[in-house]
Amino acid sequence: MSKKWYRDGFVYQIYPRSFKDSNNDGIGDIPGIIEKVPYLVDLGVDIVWLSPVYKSPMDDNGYDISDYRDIHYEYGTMQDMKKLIKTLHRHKIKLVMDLVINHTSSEHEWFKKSVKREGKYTDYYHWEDNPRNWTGFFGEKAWTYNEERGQYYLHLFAKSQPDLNWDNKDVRDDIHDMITFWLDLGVDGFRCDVINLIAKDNRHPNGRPRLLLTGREYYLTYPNVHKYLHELNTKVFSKYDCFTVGETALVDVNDAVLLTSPKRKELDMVFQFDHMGADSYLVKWFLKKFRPMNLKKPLSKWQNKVNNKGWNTLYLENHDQPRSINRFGSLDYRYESATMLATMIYFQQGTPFIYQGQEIGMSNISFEHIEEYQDIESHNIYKLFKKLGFTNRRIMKKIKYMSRDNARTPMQWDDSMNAGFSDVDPWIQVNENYPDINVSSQLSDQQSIISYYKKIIKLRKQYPVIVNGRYMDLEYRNPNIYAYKRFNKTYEMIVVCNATKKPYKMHKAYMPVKNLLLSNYTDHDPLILKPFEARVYLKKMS
Ligand code: TEU
Ligand code: CA
Repeated sequence: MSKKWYRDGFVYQIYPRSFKDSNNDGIGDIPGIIEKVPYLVDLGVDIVWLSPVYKSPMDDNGYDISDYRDIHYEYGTMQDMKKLIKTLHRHKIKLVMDLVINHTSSEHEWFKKSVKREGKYTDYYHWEDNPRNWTGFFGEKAWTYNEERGQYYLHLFAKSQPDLNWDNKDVRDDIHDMITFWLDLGVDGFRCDVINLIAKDNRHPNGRPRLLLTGREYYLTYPNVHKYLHELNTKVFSKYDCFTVGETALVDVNDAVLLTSPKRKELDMVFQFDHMGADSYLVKWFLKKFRPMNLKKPLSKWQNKVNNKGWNTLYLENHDQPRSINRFGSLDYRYESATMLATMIYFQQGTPFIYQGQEIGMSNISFEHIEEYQDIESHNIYKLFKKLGFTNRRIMKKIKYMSRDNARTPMQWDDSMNAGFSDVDPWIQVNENYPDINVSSQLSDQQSIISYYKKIIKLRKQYPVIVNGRYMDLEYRNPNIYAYKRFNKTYEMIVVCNATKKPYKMHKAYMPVKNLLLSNYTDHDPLILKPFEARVYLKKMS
Protein backbone atom coordinates (compact mmCIF):
# COMPACT_ATOMS: atom_id res chain seq x y z
CA MET A 1 0.00 0.00 0.00
CA SER A 2 1.46 3.31 -1.00
CA LYS A 3 2.54 5.92 1.50
CA LYS A 4 1.05 8.98 -0.14
CA TRP A 5 0.35 12.04 2.03
CA TYR A 6 -3.22 12.27 0.86
CA ARG A 7 -3.93 8.81 2.20
CA ASP A 8 -2.59 9.60 5.67
CA GLY A 9 -3.91 13.14 5.97
CA PHE A 10 -7.05 14.47 7.64
CA VAL A 11 -8.95 16.92 5.41
CA TYR A 12 -10.93 19.89 6.73
CA GLN A 13 -13.48 21.49 4.41
CA ILE A 14 -13.97 25.25 4.57
CA TYR A 15 -17.06 26.88 3.12
CA PRO A 16 -15.62 30.40 2.79
CA ARG A 17 -18.90 32.32 2.92
CA SER A 18 -19.66 30.95 6.38
CA PHE A 19 -16.27 30.44 8.04
CA LYS A 20 -15.03 33.79 9.33
CA ASP A 21 -15.79 37.38 8.35
CA SER A 22 -12.72 39.61 8.79
CA ASN A 23 -14.06 42.98 7.61
CA ASN A 24 -17.58 42.90 9.01
CA ASP A 25 -19.68 42.91 5.88
CA GLY A 26 -21.47 39.75 7.04
CA ILE A 27 -19.65 37.50 4.56
CA GLY A 28 -16.81 35.14 5.34
CA ASP A 29 -13.57 35.82 3.46
CA ILE A 30 -9.98 34.71 2.84
CA PRO A 31 -8.36 37.00 5.46
CA GLY A 32 -10.85 35.45 7.90
CA ILE A 33 -9.51 32.00 7.04
CA ILE A 34 -5.93 33.22 7.51
CA GLU A 35 -6.92 34.47 10.98
CA LYS A 36 -8.10 30.96 11.84
CA VAL A 37 -5.07 29.00 10.63
CA PRO A 38 -3.90 28.55 14.24
CA TYR A 39 -7.26 26.91 14.94
CA LEU A 40 -6.65 24.40 12.14
CA VAL A 41 -3.14 23.73 13.41
CA ASP A 42 -4.47 23.08 16.90
CA LEU A 43 -7.14 20.74 15.54
CA GLY A 44 -4.35 18.79 13.83
CA VAL A 45 -5.66 18.63 10.27
CA ASP A 46 -3.24 18.17 7.37
CA ILE A 47 -5.17 19.37 4.34
CA VAL A 48 -7.70 22.13 3.77
CA TRP A 49 -10.30 21.82 1.02
CA LEU A 50 -11.56 25.26 0.18
CA SER A 51 -14.96 25.53 -1.52
CA PRO A 52 -14.91 27.96 -4.51
CA VAL A 53 -13.47 31.44 -4.02
CA TYR A 54 -13.24 32.33 -7.73
CA LYS A 55 -14.94 35.30 -9.35
CA SER A 56 -18.65 34.55 -9.49
CA PRO A 57 -22.12 36.12 -9.68
CA MET A 58 -22.88 33.89 -6.66
CA ASP A 59 -26.09 32.34 -7.94
CA ASP A 60 -24.89 29.06 -6.43
CA ASN A 61 -22.42 30.43 -3.86
CA GLY A 62 -19.44 30.26 -6.16
CA TYR A 63 -20.16 27.01 -7.99
CA ASP A 64 -20.99 29.34 -10.89
CA ILE A 65 -17.59 30.69 -11.94
CA SER A 66 -17.21 33.68 -14.27
CA ASP A 67 -13.38 33.84 -14.12
CA TYR A 68 -11.25 30.88 -13.04
CA ARG A 69 -8.15 33.04 -12.62
CA ASP A 70 -9.56 35.70 -10.33
CA ILE A 71 -10.87 35.84 -6.76
CA HIS A 72 -14.44 36.88 -5.92
CA TYR A 73 -14.29 40.44 -4.55
CA GLU A 74 -16.23 39.69 -1.33
CA TYR A 75 -13.67 37.00 -0.48
CA GLY A 76 -10.54 39.08 -1.09
CA THR A 77 -7.83 39.38 -3.72
CA MET A 78 -5.27 37.21 -5.47
CA GLN A 79 -2.77 38.62 -2.94
CA ASP A 80 -4.90 37.25 -0.09
CA MET A 81 -5.06 33.89 -1.83
CA LYS A 82 -1.28 33.73 -2.18
CA LYS A 83 -0.93 34.68 1.46
CA LEU A 84 -3.33 31.90 2.47
CA ILE A 85 -1.33 29.31 0.53
CA LYS A 86 1.89 30.54 2.13
CA THR A 87 0.49 30.63 5.64
CA LEU A 88 -0.94 27.13 5.39
CA HIS A 89 2.27 25.76 3.92
CA ARG A 90 4.31 27.36 6.67
CA HIS A 91 2.25 25.21 9.05
CA LYS A 92 2.63 22.09 6.89
CA ILE A 93 -1.01 22.20 5.83
CA LYS A 94 -1.81 21.51 2.19
CA LEU A 95 -4.44 23.41 0.25
CA VAL A 96 -6.92 21.76 -2.07
CA MET A 97 -9.10 24.01 -4.23
CA ASP A 98 -12.55 23.27 -5.58
CA LEU A 99 -12.47 22.67 -9.31
CA VAL A 100 -15.79 23.34 -11.02
CA ILE A 101 -15.26 22.32 -14.63
CA ASN A 102 -18.50 20.61 -15.61
CA HIS A 103 -20.05 24.05 -16.10
CA THR A 104 -19.21 27.74 -15.90
CA SER A 105 -21.34 30.72 -15.01
CA SER A 106 -23.35 32.17 -17.89
CA GLU A 107 -21.34 35.33 -17.12
CA HIS A 108 -18.10 33.63 -18.12
CA GLU A 109 -16.61 35.15 -21.28
CA TRP A 110 -16.55 31.70 -22.93
CA PHE A 111 -20.33 31.51 -22.68
CA LYS A 112 -20.83 35.09 -23.85
CA LYS A 113 -18.68 34.37 -26.90
CA SER A 114 -20.42 31.06 -27.50
CA VAL A 115 -23.78 32.83 -27.55
CA LYS A 116 -22.39 35.10 -30.27
CA ARG A 117 -20.90 32.10 -32.15
CA GLU A 118 -17.46 33.71 -31.95
CA GLY A 119 -14.80 31.51 -33.58
CA LYS A 120 -13.66 28.54 -31.54
CA TYR A 121 -16.11 29.33 -28.74
CA THR A 122 -19.12 28.41 -30.89
CA ASP A 123 -19.14 24.83 -29.62
CA TYR A 124 -17.78 25.37 -26.11
CA TYR A 125 -21.19 24.43 -24.66
CA HIS A 126 -24.02 22.06 -25.61
CA TRP A 127 -26.38 23.70 -28.10
CA GLU A 128 -29.46 22.27 -29.85
CA ASP A 129 -32.20 23.66 -32.09
CA ASN A 130 -34.79 21.60 -30.25
CA PRO A 131 -34.91 21.08 -26.48
CA ARG A 132 -34.56 17.57 -25.04
CA ASN A 133 -36.60 16.21 -22.16
CA TRP A 134 -33.60 16.14 -19.79
CA THR A 135 -34.02 17.46 -16.25
CA GLY A 136 -31.24 18.45 -13.89
CA PHE A 137 -30.31 18.34 -10.22
CA PHE A 138 -32.18 21.43 -9.07
CA GLY A 139 -35.64 20.32 -10.18
CA GLU A 140 -35.72 22.23 -13.45
CA LYS A 141 -35.72 21.45 -17.15
CA ALA A 142 -32.10 21.11 -18.26
CA TRP A 143 -32.45 22.79 -21.68
CA THR A 144 -33.14 26.54 -21.82
CA TYR A 145 -33.68 28.76 -24.84
CA ASN A 146 -31.18 31.53 -25.49
CA GLU A 147 -32.87 34.33 -27.48
CA GLU A 148 -29.67 35.83 -28.82
CA ARG A 149 -28.26 32.64 -30.29
CA GLY A 150 -31.67 31.21 -31.13
CA GLN A 151 -30.85 27.79 -29.69
CA TYR A 152 -31.26 25.78 -26.49
CA TYR A 153 -28.31 25.15 -24.16
CA LEU A 154 -27.77 22.43 -21.56
CA HIS A 155 -27.51 23.13 -17.82
CA LEU A 156 -27.65 20.22 -15.37
CA PHE A 157 -27.80 22.72 -12.50
CA ALA A 158 -29.19 26.30 -12.50
CA LYS A 159 -29.94 28.18 -15.74
CA SER A 160 -26.92 30.34 -15.00
CA GLN A 161 -24.63 27.25 -14.98
CA PRO A 162 -24.29 26.12 -18.63
CA ASP A 163 -22.48 22.78 -19.12
CA LEU A 164 -19.17 22.81 -20.99
CA ASN A 165 -18.74 20.60 -24.04
CA TRP A 166 -15.89 18.26 -23.09
CA ASP A 167 -15.84 16.59 -26.49
CA ASN A 168 -14.32 19.84 -27.75
CA LYS A 169 -10.52 19.68 -27.53
CA ASP A 170 -10.19 23.46 -27.19
CA VAL A 171 -12.33 23.34 -24.07
CA ARG A 172 -10.11 20.64 -22.58
CA ASP A 173 -6.93 22.54 -23.47
CA ASP A 174 -8.24 25.73 -21.87
CA ILE A 175 -9.17 23.83 -18.71
CA HIS A 176 -5.75 22.15 -18.60
CA ASP A 177 -4.06 25.57 -18.80
CA MET A 178 -6.22 26.95 -16.05
CA ILE A 179 -5.45 24.02 -13.72
CA THR A 180 -1.73 24.42 -14.46
CA PHE A 181 -2.02 28.07 -13.47
CA TRP A 182 -3.24 27.09 -9.97
CA LEU A 183 -0.74 24.27 -9.54
CA ASP A 184 2.06 26.68 -10.40
CA LEU A 185 0.71 29.00 -7.75
CA GLY A 186 1.30 26.24 -5.22
CA VAL A 187 -2.04 24.57 -4.59
CA ASP A 188 -1.78 20.90 -3.67
CA GLY A 189 -4.79 19.40 -5.38
CA PHE A 190 -8.43 19.64 -6.30
CA ARG A 191 -11.84 18.50 -5.26
CA CYS A 192 -13.44 18.03 -8.66
CA ASP A 193 -17.06 19.13 -8.64
CA VAL A 194 -19.60 16.73 -10.23
CA ILE A 195 -16.72 15.32 -12.25
CA ASN A 196 -18.63 12.21 -13.36
CA LEU A 197 -20.99 14.47 -15.34
CA ILE A 198 -18.45 16.04 -17.69
CA ALA A 199 -18.94 13.57 -20.56
CA LYS A 200 -22.27 13.42 -22.34
CA ASP A 201 -23.78 11.58 -25.26
CA ASN A 202 -23.44 14.50 -27.62
CA ARG A 203 -26.39 13.46 -29.73
CA HIS A 204 -28.40 14.34 -26.61
CA PRO A 205 -31.12 11.71 -27.07
CA ASN A 206 -34.36 12.06 -25.10
CA GLY A 207 -34.23 10.01 -21.91
CA ARG A 208 -36.69 7.76 -20.11
CA PRO A 209 -39.04 10.21 -18.33
CA ARG A 210 -38.43 10.56 -14.58
CA LEU A 211 -39.31 13.20 -11.99
CA LEU A 212 -35.69 14.28 -11.60
CA LEU A 213 -32.58 13.55 -13.65
CA THR A 214 -34.37 12.53 -16.83
CA GLY A 215 -31.72 11.74 -19.43
CA ARG A 216 -29.22 10.64 -16.83
CA GLU A 217 -28.37 7.54 -18.89
CA TYR A 218 -26.70 10.04 -21.26
CA TYR A 219 -24.78 12.13 -18.75
CA LEU A 220 -24.15 10.22 -15.52
CA THR A 221 -20.66 8.61 -15.56
CA TYR A 222 -20.95 8.41 -19.35
CA PRO A 223 -18.04 6.27 -20.70
CA ASN A 224 -15.91 9.12 -22.12
CA VAL A 225 -15.46 10.46 -18.59
CA HIS A 226 -12.63 7.94 -18.14
CA LYS A 227 -10.90 9.14 -21.27
CA TYR A 228 -11.05 12.82 -20.27
CA LEU A 229 -9.88 12.16 -16.72
CA HIS A 230 -7.02 10.00 -17.91
CA GLU A 231 -5.97 12.81 -20.23
CA LEU A 232 -6.21 15.37 -17.43
CA ASN A 233 -4.19 13.13 -15.17
CA THR A 234 -1.37 12.34 -17.58
CA LYS A 235 -1.12 15.83 -19.08
CA VAL A 236 -1.52 17.88 -15.90
CA PHE A 237 -1.96 16.26 -12.47
CA SER A 238 0.84 13.71 -12.83
CA LYS A 239 3.36 16.52 -13.35
CA TYR A 240 2.80 17.78 -9.80
CA ASP A 241 2.75 16.34 -6.29
CA CYS A 242 -0.98 16.91 -6.01
CA PHE A 243 -4.08 14.89 -5.30
CA THR A 244 -7.60 14.78 -6.69
CA VAL A 245 -10.87 13.78 -5.15
CA GLY A 246 -13.82 13.53 -7.48
CA GLU A 247 -17.30 14.45 -6.37
CA THR A 248 -19.20 11.72 -8.16
CA ALA A 249 -22.94 12.05 -7.78
CA LEU A 250 -24.77 8.71 -7.71
CA VAL A 251 -21.69 6.81 -8.81
CA ASP A 252 -21.77 3.04 -8.32
CA VAL A 253 -19.02 1.17 -6.61
CA ASN A 254 -17.68 -0.51 -9.77
CA ASP A 255 -17.29 2.82 -11.54
CA ALA A 256 -15.61 4.20 -8.43
CA VAL A 257 -13.03 1.44 -8.55
CA LEU A 258 -12.33 2.27 -12.20
CA LEU A 259 -12.08 5.99 -11.41
CA THR A 260 -9.65 5.53 -8.49
CA SER A 261 -7.57 2.54 -9.43
CA PRO A 262 -3.99 3.93 -9.43
CA LYS A 263 -2.86 2.12 -12.55
CA ARG A 264 -5.63 3.66 -14.65
CA LYS A 265 -4.41 7.19 -13.77
CA GLU A 266 -7.71 9.03 -13.41
CA LEU A 267 -8.51 10.27 -9.89
CA ASP A 268 -7.02 9.49 -6.48
CA MET A 269 -10.35 9.01 -4.70
CA VAL A 270 -14.03 9.84 -5.05
CA PHE A 271 -16.90 10.90 -2.82
CA GLN A 272 -19.58 8.23 -2.96
CA PHE A 273 -23.21 9.04 -2.21
CA ASP A 274 -24.70 5.65 -1.29
CA HIS A 275 -24.59 6.31 2.46
CA MET A 276 -26.15 9.75 1.97
CA GLY A 277 -29.27 7.81 0.95
CA ALA A 278 -29.65 6.38 4.46
CA ASP A 279 -32.67 8.60 5.10
CA SER A 280 -33.98 9.31 1.60
CA TYR A 281 -34.52 7.72 -1.77
CA LEU A 282 -32.42 8.43 -4.86
CA VAL A 283 -34.23 11.74 -5.17
CA LYS A 284 -33.23 13.20 -1.84
CA TRP A 285 -36.53 15.05 -1.33
CA PHE A 286 -38.37 11.77 -0.82
CA LEU A 287 -37.52 11.01 2.77
CA LYS A 288 -37.47 7.63 4.45
CA LYS A 289 -36.99 6.63 8.06
CA PHE A 290 -33.36 6.41 9.08
CA ARG A 291 -32.15 3.05 10.29
CA PRO A 292 -28.53 2.38 11.32
CA MET A 293 -28.51 -0.50 8.83
CA ASN A 294 -29.07 2.03 6.01
CA LEU A 295 -25.73 3.57 6.92
CA LYS A 296 -23.86 0.40 7.75
CA LYS A 297 -24.76 -1.44 4.54
CA PRO A 298 -23.36 1.08 2.05
CA LEU A 299 -20.33 1.97 4.19
CA SER A 300 -19.39 -1.66 4.60
CA LYS A 301 -20.02 -2.33 0.91
CA TRP A 302 -17.61 0.44 -0.10
CA GLN A 303 -15.01 -0.75 2.40
CA ASN A 304 -15.18 -4.27 1.06
CA LYS A 305 -15.26 -3.44 -2.64
CA VAL A 306 -12.93 -0.46 -2.95
CA ASN A 307 -10.15 -1.26 -0.47
CA ASN A 308 -6.98 -2.54 -2.09
CA LYS A 309 -8.25 -1.59 -5.55
CA GLY A 310 -8.98 2.12 -5.39
CA TRP A 311 -9.23 4.41 -2.39
CA ASN A 312 -12.20 5.54 -0.27
CA THR A 313 -13.16 8.87 1.23
CA LEU A 314 -14.72 8.97 4.68
CA TYR A 315 -17.30 11.67 5.20
CA LEU A 316 -20.64 12.34 6.85
CA GLU A 317 -21.11 16.01 6.02
CA ASN A 318 -20.33 18.70 3.49
CA HIS A 319 -21.87 21.97 2.29
CA ASP A 320 -24.59 20.09 0.36
CA GLN A 321 -25.78 17.83 3.18
CA PRO A 322 -27.83 18.45 6.32
CA ARG A 323 -25.94 18.06 9.60
CA SER A 324 -25.23 14.43 10.51
CA ILE A 325 -26.50 14.65 14.11
CA ASN A 326 -29.99 15.48 12.84
CA ARG A 327 -29.93 12.67 10.32
CA PHE A 328 -28.10 9.79 11.96
CA GLY A 329 -27.75 10.77 15.63
CA SER A 330 -29.91 12.50 18.21
CA LEU A 331 -30.08 16.06 19.51
CA ASP A 332 -30.88 14.62 22.95
CA TYR A 333 -27.50 12.90 22.89
CA ARG A 334 -25.49 15.48 21.00
CA TYR A 335 -22.10 14.60 22.49
CA GLU A 336 -22.66 10.84 22.49
CA SER A 337 -24.09 10.58 19.00
CA ALA A 338 -21.62 13.01 17.40
CA THR A 339 -18.65 11.16 18.86
CA MET A 340 -20.15 7.75 18.04
CA LEU A 341 -20.62 8.79 14.40
CA ALA A 342 -17.05 10.08 14.23
CA THR A 343 -15.78 6.78 15.65
CA MET A 344 -17.88 4.76 13.22
CA ILE A 345 -16.59 6.54 10.14
CA TYR A 346 -13.03 7.69 10.84
CA PHE A 347 -11.58 4.32 11.85
CA GLN A 348 -12.42 2.91 8.43
CA GLN A 349 -10.00 2.81 5.49
CA GLY A 350 -9.89 5.92 3.34
CA THR A 351 -9.08 9.60 3.58
CA PRO A 352 -11.15 11.31 6.29
CA PHE A 353 -12.96 14.60 5.63
CA ILE A 354 -14.44 16.91 8.30
CA TYR A 355 -16.83 19.68 7.30
CA GLN A 356 -16.55 22.93 9.26
CA GLY A 357 -18.71 22.86 12.38
CA GLN A 358 -19.02 19.08 12.41
CA GLU A 359 -16.20 18.98 14.96
CA ILE A 360 -18.38 20.87 17.47
CA GLY A 361 -21.60 19.05 16.62
CA MET A 362 -23.37 21.87 14.81
CA SER A 363 -26.95 21.00 13.90
CA ASN A 364 -29.63 22.00 11.38
CA ILE A 365 -31.41 25.37 11.40
CA SER A 366 -35.16 25.55 11.35
CA PHE A 367 -36.47 28.39 9.21
CA GLU A 368 -40.27 28.70 9.01
CA HIS A 369 -40.56 30.43 5.64
CA ILE A 370 -39.04 29.72 2.28
CA GLU A 371 -37.90 33.37 2.06
CA GLU A 372 -35.43 32.80 4.89
CA TYR A 373 -33.59 30.17 2.85
CA GLN A 374 -30.77 31.40 0.61
CA ASP A 375 -29.99 28.32 -1.42
CA ILE A 376 -31.05 28.34 -5.07
CA GLU A 377 -31.75 24.60 -4.91
CA SER A 378 -34.24 25.03 -2.02
CA HIS A 379 -36.07 27.76 -3.93
CA ASN A 380 -36.24 25.79 -7.18
CA ILE A 381 -37.42 22.65 -5.43
CA TYR A 382 -40.07 24.67 -3.59
CA LYS A 383 -41.40 25.88 -6.94
CA LEU A 384 -41.34 22.39 -8.44
CA PHE A 385 -43.31 20.82 -5.59
CA LYS A 386 -45.79 23.75 -5.62
CA LYS A 387 -46.37 23.06 -9.29
CA LEU A 388 -46.88 19.38 -8.53
CA GLY A 389 -49.62 20.37 -6.04
CA PHE A 390 -47.89 19.54 -2.74
CA THR A 391 -49.11 21.49 0.33
CA ASN A 392 -46.92 24.21 1.76
CA ARG A 393 -46.60 22.24 5.00
CA ARG A 394 -45.38 19.14 3.23
CA ILE A 395 -42.84 21.04 1.12
CA MET A 396 -41.46 22.98 4.08
CA LYS A 397 -41.05 19.74 6.01
CA LYS A 398 -38.84 18.40 3.23
CA ILE A 399 -36.87 21.62 2.91
CA LYS A 400 -36.32 21.94 6.65
CA TYR A 401 -34.89 18.45 6.72
CA MET A 402 -32.86 18.44 3.50
CA SER A 403 -31.99 22.03 2.58
CA ARG A 404 -28.31 22.59 1.96
CA ASP A 405 -28.59 25.75 4.06
CA ASN A 406 -28.59 23.48 7.12
CA ALA A 407 -24.85 23.16 6.63
CA ARG A 408 -24.24 26.74 5.56
CA THR A 409 -25.04 28.74 8.67
CA PRO A 410 -22.06 30.65 10.09
CA MET A 411 -19.37 28.79 11.98
CA GLN A 412 -19.98 29.10 15.73
CA TRP A 413 -16.74 30.38 17.21
CA ASP A 414 -17.91 31.65 20.61
CA ASP A 415 -20.93 32.92 22.55
CA SER A 416 -20.57 36.57 21.55
CA MET A 417 -22.96 38.26 19.11
CA ASN A 418 -23.35 36.34 15.82
CA ALA A 419 -21.30 33.52 17.29
CA GLY A 420 -18.07 35.46 16.78
CA PHE A 421 -18.43 35.05 13.02
CA SER A 422 -19.05 38.73 12.29
CA ASP A 423 -19.98 41.98 14.05
CA VAL A 424 -22.90 42.56 11.69
CA ASP A 425 -25.87 40.43 10.61
CA PRO A 426 -24.43 37.60 8.51
CA TRP A 427 -25.62 36.74 4.99
CA ILE A 428 -27.53 33.82 6.49
CA GLN A 429 -28.86 33.59 10.04
CA VAL A 430 -26.70 32.09 12.75
CA ASN A 431 -28.11 28.98 14.41
CA GLU A 432 -29.66 30.18 17.67
CA ASN A 433 -27.97 27.41 19.65
CA TYR A 434 -24.58 29.15 19.38
CA PRO A 435 -24.40 30.25 23.05
CA ASP A 436 -24.25 26.52 23.93
CA ILE A 437 -22.59 25.03 20.87
CA ASN A 438 -19.36 26.84 20.00
CA VAL A 439 -15.64 26.29 19.51
CA SER A 440 -14.46 28.36 22.44
CA SER A 441 -16.45 26.54 25.14
CA GLN A 442 -15.58 23.12 23.71
CA LEU A 443 -11.86 23.75 23.42
CA SER A 444 -11.61 24.23 27.17
CA ASP A 445 -13.60 21.07 27.90
CA GLN A 446 -11.93 17.64 27.77
CA GLN A 447 -15.31 15.95 27.44
CA SER A 448 -16.37 17.90 24.36
CA ILE A 449 -16.96 16.83 20.79
CA ILE A 450 -13.98 18.82 19.57
CA SER A 451 -11.65 17.23 22.12
CA TYR A 452 -12.80 13.81 20.94
CA TYR A 453 -12.16 14.78 17.31
CA LYS A 454 -8.66 15.88 18.26
CA LYS A 455 -8.03 12.48 19.81
CA ILE A 456 -9.16 10.68 16.67
CA ILE A 457 -6.95 12.86 14.49
CA LYS A 458 -3.94 12.05 16.69
CA LEU A 459 -4.68 8.32 16.77
CA ARG A 460 -4.82 8.09 12.98
CA LYS A 461 -1.29 9.43 12.86
CA GLN A 462 -0.07 7.20 15.65
CA TYR A 463 -1.41 3.88 14.31
CA PRO A 464 -0.93 3.17 10.60
CA VAL A 465 -3.29 0.22 10.97
CA ILE A 466 -6.12 2.77 10.82
CA VAL A 467 -4.90 4.01 7.46
CA ASN A 468 -3.71 0.79 5.88
CA GLY A 469 -5.05 -2.14 7.87
CA ARG A 470 -7.55 -4.55 6.37
CA TYR A 471 -11.24 -4.18 7.18
CA MET A 472 -13.62 -6.86 8.37
CA ASP A 473 -17.25 -6.55 9.48
CA LEU A 474 -18.28 -8.03 12.82
CA GLU A 475 -21.91 -8.78 13.63
CA TYR A 476 -22.86 -7.60 10.17
CA ARG A 477 -26.50 -8.59 10.58
CA ASN A 478 -26.99 -6.80 13.88
CA PRO A 479 -29.29 -3.83 13.10
CA ASN A 480 -28.28 -1.74 16.15
CA ILE A 481 -24.54 -2.20 16.37
CA TYR A 482 -21.87 -1.23 13.89
CA ALA A 483 -18.78 -3.25 14.70
CA TYR A 484 -15.71 -3.94 12.63
CA LYS A 485 -12.09 -4.99 12.84
CA ARG A 486 -8.97 -3.40 11.33
CA PHE A 487 -5.82 -5.41 11.30
CA ASN A 488 -2.29 -5.84 10.02
CA LYS A 489 0.65 -7.95 11.14
CA THR A 490 1.29 -5.86 14.24
CA TYR A 491 -2.10 -4.70 15.45
CA GLU A 492 -5.68 -5.70 15.73
CA MET A 493 -8.18 -2.90 16.28
CA ILE A 494 -11.83 -3.41 17.06
CA VAL A 495 -14.46 -0.70 16.76
CA VAL A 496 -17.86 -1.20 18.36
CA CYS A 497 -20.61 1.41 18.10
CA ASN A 498 -24.11 1.39 19.50
CA ALA A 499 -25.87 3.30 16.74
CA THR A 500 -29.08 3.80 18.74
CA LYS A 501 -30.26 5.63 21.85
CA LYS A 502 -31.25 2.34 23.52
CA PRO A 503 -28.76 0.56 25.79
CA TYR A 504 -27.66 -2.63 24.12
CA LYS A 505 -26.73 -5.93 25.70
CA MET A 506 -23.86 -7.51 23.80
CA HIS A 507 -23.69 -11.24 23.21
CA LYS A 508 -20.00 -11.32 23.87
CA ALA A 509 -17.39 -9.09 25.41
CA TYR A 510 -15.27 -8.07 22.46
CA MET A 511 -11.98 -7.66 24.24
CA PRO A 512 -10.68 -7.21 27.75
CA VAL A 513 -11.33 -3.68 28.94
CA LYS A 514 -7.61 -3.07 29.44
CA ASN A 515 -7.14 -2.89 25.69
CA LEU A 516 -9.49 0.05 25.39
CA LEU A 517 -7.93 2.82 23.28
CA LEU A 518 -10.80 5.27 22.98
CA SER A 519 -14.39 5.66 24.10
CA ASN A 520 -17.02 8.36 24.42
CA TYR A 521 -17.97 7.14 27.94
CA THR A 522 -15.74 7.04 30.99
CA ASP A 523 -17.14 3.94 32.70
CA HIS A 524 -17.78 0.70 30.87
CA ASP A 525 -19.88 -2.33 31.44
CA PRO A 526 -18.22 -5.21 29.58
CA LEU A 527 -21.55 -6.41 28.22
CA ILE A 528 -23.77 -3.33 27.97
CA LEU A 529 -23.34 -0.52 25.51
CA LYS A 530 -24.92 2.71 26.69
CA PRO A 531 -26.84 5.02 24.31
CA PHE A 532 -24.60 5.80 21.34
CA GLU A 533 -21.61 4.34 23.15
CA ALA A 534 -18.53 3.83 21.00
CA ARG A 535 -15.41 1.88 21.91
CA VAL A 536 -12.16 1.26 20.13
CA TYR A 537 -9.91 -1.58 21.33
CA LEU A 538 -6.35 -2.08 20.25
CA LYS A 539 -4.30 -5.21 20.72
CA LYS A 540 -0.67 -5.64 19.81
CA MET A 541 -0.08 -9.02 18.23
CA SER A 542 2.80 -10.94 19.71
O1 TEU B 1 -22.97 19.25 -6.01
C1 TEU B 1 -23.53 18.33 -6.87
C2 TEU B 1 -24.52 17.35 -6.38
O2 TEU B 1 -24.67 16.34 -7.00
C3 TEU B 1 -25.39 17.49 -5.20
O3 TEU B 1 -24.76 17.19 -4.00
C4 TEU B 1 -26.16 18.79 -5.19
O4 TEU B 1 -25.56 19.77 -4.44
C5 TEU B 1 -27.55 18.66 -4.67
O5 TEU B 1 -27.51 18.19 -3.38
C6 TEU B 1 -28.43 17.88 -5.56
O6 TEU B 1 -29.64 17.64 -4.91
C7 TEU B 1 -21.95 20.10 -6.45
C8 TEU B 1 -21.62 21.13 -5.41
O7 TEU B 1 -21.13 20.49 -4.26
C9 TEU B 1 -22.84 21.95 -5.14
O8 TEU B 1 -22.67 22.85 -4.09
C10 TEU B 1 -23.15 22.68 -6.42
O9 TEU B 1 -24.36 23.39 -6.29
C11 TEU B 1 -23.28 21.73 -7.61
O10 TEU B 1 -22.26 20.77 -7.66
C12 TEU B 1 -23.18 22.51 -8.90
O11 TEU B 1 -21.89 23.00 -9.09
CA1 CA C 1 -16.15 39.79 4.83
